[in-house]
Amino acid sequence: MNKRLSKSEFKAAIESNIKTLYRKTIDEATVDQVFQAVSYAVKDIIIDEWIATHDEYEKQDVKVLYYMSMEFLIGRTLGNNIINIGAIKEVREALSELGFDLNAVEDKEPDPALGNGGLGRLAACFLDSLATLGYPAYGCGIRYRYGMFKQKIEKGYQVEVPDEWLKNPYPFEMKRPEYAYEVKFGGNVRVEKKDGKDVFIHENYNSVRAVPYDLPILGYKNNVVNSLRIWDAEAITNFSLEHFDRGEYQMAVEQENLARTIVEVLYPNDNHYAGKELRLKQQYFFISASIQRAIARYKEKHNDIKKLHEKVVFQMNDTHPTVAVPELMRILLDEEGLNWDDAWAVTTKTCAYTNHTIMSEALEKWPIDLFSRLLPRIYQIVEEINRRFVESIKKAYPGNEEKVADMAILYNNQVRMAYMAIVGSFSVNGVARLHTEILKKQELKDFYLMMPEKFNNKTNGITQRRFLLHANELLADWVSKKIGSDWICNLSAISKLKDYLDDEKAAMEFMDIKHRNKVRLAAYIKEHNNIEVDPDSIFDIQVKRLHEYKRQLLNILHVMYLYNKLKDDDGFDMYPRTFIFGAKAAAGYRRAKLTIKLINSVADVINNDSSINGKIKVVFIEDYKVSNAEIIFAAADVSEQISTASKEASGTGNMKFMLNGAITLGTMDGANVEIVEEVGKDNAFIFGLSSDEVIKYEKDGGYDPLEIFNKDSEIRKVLMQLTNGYFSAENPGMFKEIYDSLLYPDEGGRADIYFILKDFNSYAQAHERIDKAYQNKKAWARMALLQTASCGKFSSDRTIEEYVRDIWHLKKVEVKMPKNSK
Ligand code: CGF
Repeated sequence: MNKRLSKSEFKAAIESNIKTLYRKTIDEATVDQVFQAVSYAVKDIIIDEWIATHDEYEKQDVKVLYYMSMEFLIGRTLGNNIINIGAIKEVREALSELGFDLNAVEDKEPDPALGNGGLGRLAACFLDSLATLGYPAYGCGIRYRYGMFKQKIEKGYQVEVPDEWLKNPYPFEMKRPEYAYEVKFGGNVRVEKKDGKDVFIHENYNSVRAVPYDLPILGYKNNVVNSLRIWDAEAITNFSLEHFDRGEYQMAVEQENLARTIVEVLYPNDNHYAGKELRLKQQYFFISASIQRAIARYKEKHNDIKKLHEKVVFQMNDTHPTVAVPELMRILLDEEGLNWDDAWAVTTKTCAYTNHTIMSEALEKWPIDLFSRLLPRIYQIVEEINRRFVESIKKAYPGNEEKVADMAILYNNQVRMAYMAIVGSFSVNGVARLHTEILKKQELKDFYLMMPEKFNNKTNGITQRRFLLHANELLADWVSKKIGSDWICNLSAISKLKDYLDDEKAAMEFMDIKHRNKVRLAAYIKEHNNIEVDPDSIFDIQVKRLHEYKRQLLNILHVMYLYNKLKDDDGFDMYPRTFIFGAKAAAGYRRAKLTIKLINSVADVINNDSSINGKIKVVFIEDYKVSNAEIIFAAADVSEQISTASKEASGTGNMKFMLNGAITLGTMDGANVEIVEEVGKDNAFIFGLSSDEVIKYEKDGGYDPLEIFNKDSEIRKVLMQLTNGYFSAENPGMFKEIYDSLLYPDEGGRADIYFILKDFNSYAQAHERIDKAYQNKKAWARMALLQTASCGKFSSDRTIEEYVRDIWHLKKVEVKMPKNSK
């Protein structure tokens, strides 16, 4: 362990940084300035470890993982970094003696939101685990100038506000101009013969300079510091009179524009691709730069490029980075001079692909004319990959043209990126057992049958260091007091809490912590929403991206149903419940945005109806993001994981809730299946169609929501309230679109495609079971404690160990710090 700074050394470092950065004394400094000063004090310690880690990697000539991802939703890092260098006590006390509160200082950090949701947060958890376990890895991504938009709610509607996370200098990043690379777009490819061989010359292109910025990724108290490398774009051509004179002014302007636009903004779509040219530019931009750098680094020590896979592995996080396959081929063929077979052998031993979704609208397919115009040389390579692959399909299935149509990479004027990834990788994995099974049996069945050895499952995980140790200090301390602190780096040790399941005192302490966290969330809600919520009510929470398949609509329709029962049925009573939502909708996703409006409209009516005695409250938390997520998970009693079975590949929010002692109300979908397996089905509230049933209805038909509407008066009443202005007096027709989607066939000929009405009653019954269960305080406490005690499997440390064992084959590295370092 690095020699730590004492409290007084931290104080001195903070004061001195305030002086050098701002020419001020600490008494004159603002909290923002103190945030910068503390960050630099912490960075100063990190730097030594960062250098030592990379020296060790060099010395041991380690194999390195490059985790390629368009998104890294790292969230704020100061708090985590302080924990990971083991200095939380010293920093907190130093700040307090200087008159500042650490939490307030942490709040000044912009939340680097370089991702949309699950996929980007998973990448961030993976980096945390890789460093903590001591595996050499780089995260490779994009330094978006604007990350995920900030969400404002105005009159119940979502309004998107740009997220200027780089408005002030970000203290933890480091520019590395020495590793800049040129990335080329457009133009044409000329073929020349040289020594009897074809040489491909790319000309008339536009290009940008990709310049990396490194962010330190700290392991937990182990001196390991890996890097998240995010690429910025700069113009290569500088304006000069010379260019102007030669008529290249236009070219110079174009390159300036290209550089500016390419990294401007993260596309705010989760599980849906927009098909925009700029998005493809972003993809090729960061992939080309990352691979160029990886190869240059490899060549510093090695001269046989054919052995690249022994020292390098590229993991492609979804289809977004899969242009890595032809880009690696390009470099091997055109720059390293390998022949096709050798280049292909290297590529298919170096690349691996993770699939995160079966939603067809999320699997990227690029129009060939766009792709070939933007990346002419890459396209030639894709054509050849496709030609050879089609040959092998024909060999495996002689005369079967349907198979060719189903599997070809180039088909119907499109480049099917997922198929290219599968063909070019040695490993294809899904992210939860059920998801991988669906891939093998349905979505990618043809590929599985042809290359079964590539397919494997890696159930997702989350880092307990952020989502318990940092997010829920009270519970983290309590757990460590009970069972020791092994769980921090070995979450399976948390099962020792099971010894306390029948210890009433322990269970009550556990619930007391939950209560205090509910009080903290209630205060947040009061401050941000000006709504009073009762911490003694059941906190029933659904926070995640807004998507129809995640069925926030089912949740709010059920709230309307309960409200109707309270109003109409004298015999009905319920335990007070606070329904909490948090969700961003993609800016162009109309139905999702309308659902947000519906939730807020229902909230307005219910929260202001004194006749129901506060039995129901509905809260929509604005701008759900990593930092407020931490407060939310810690305070949940019930975790809503209610996607239509088969649609949620894994989910990771479900695991964060579980870790913090919330009980799952969910369908048998994604990782819920494995959660239920861990806690036992009596300790979860499960409802709804199974994935097999959903898939069967989708294939064979046989579901008509109108039948349910006609038969069930309570459901009918709820649906009518969508069109009669009950919750939208100002515009009664406002929610008609939602009503129609539930009852009338869409362009695909199906109504209620997410089976909301079909699952409604079973969902309502699961809620009744919760209502009853919560009233037995002892039994509930036991069940809640059991969630935390059973979540060992869901650590991203476990997931990473599986990736390492089956796919990456990395070696653990120990980093020792010299005695006299800081
Ligand atoms: O990836 C997701 C998430 N929405 O980002 N997908 N994508 N694309 C899945 O839908 C989640 O189920 C999954 O947990 C996450 C990470 O694998």
